[in-house]
Amino acid sequence: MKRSNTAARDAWANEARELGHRLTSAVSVVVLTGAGMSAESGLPTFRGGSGALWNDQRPEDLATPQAFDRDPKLVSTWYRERRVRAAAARPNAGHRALERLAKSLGSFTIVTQNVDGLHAEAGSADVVELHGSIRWSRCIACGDRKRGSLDGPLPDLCACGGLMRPDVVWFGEALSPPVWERAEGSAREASVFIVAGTSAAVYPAAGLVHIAKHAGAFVAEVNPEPTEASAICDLVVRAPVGAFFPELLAVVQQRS
Ligand code: BV8
Repeated sequence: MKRSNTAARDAWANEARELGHRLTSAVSVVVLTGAGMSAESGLPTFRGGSGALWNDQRPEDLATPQAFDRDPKLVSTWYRERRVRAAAARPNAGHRALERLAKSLGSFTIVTQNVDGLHAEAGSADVVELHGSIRWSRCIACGDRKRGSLDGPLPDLCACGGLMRPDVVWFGEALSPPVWERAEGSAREASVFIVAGTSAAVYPAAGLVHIAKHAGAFVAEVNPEPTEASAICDLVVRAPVGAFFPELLAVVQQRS
């Protein structure tokens, strides 16, 4: 049964107070974000809502080296459409609140599964982009990297003649070791770990929640829906990030 807006907001107010209190006394805070972080910026998520399919294909089937080898033009077209939408999207109130929370707290790390660049665009420094960035492309032949194209024929070609692919981590590809080590290390050190806007279905990223929990962190989830991580969370906030994170920021700013 959907609570009325005011009743829901009152519930969030209690949860914002509890989590805000923990943040102000936390030694280190980590926030793991997923596609739901950018939903209020108009970017479709992977598995929910109308955006879950593209050309009747599942993202998991398109975001693979095999799909690109099979049909580089189709995969390049999907990434071009997403890159154009990401370029036109603006950070939402959730992105902006996280950027300001980082300024109010000591050690604050954003680890994102997203490739849209919106955390950085909101001014967050030092974001750990686990799965790379759709804003960049690299040559499969010589490795040359350049900004991903927003127009022109596809697939993009490198000056060396090689095919350009999006500079993201596809399913079946390993994450960059230094990027993963940074993310894993911050999860181990976190005294508060917030998991927001992710179904926690993709590994090894979703494993960070378990790593933080087992290392003793207080784990909070911000998501309107239950996820595969909900059961191990100490606090579950059934709210959209665009509504909850500004309330959390207000609590922290009152206390600091
Ligand atoms: C690898 C880049 C090994 C591309 C992406 C166990 C261990 C290791 C691997 C595996 C494992 N089990 C399975 C695997 C394989 C696989 C995997 O996890 N598969 C899943 C489907 C089961 N993992 C891999 O292949 C990884 N590589 O393991 O390599 C290896 C080792 C050595 C050598 C060779 C290989 C690589 C995974 C990376 C894939 N790339 N992205 C691109 O973007 O195109 S992942 C992709 O999914 C996106 O990054 C996306 O962010 C991510 C996760 O999805 P979510 O972000 O959670 O999005 P989703 O739609 O699912 O959920 C959105 C949520 O938001 C929902 O819960 C919704 O309720 C919520 N929401 C909506 N609105 C809001 C909201 N929340 C708050 N506020 C709102 N307003």
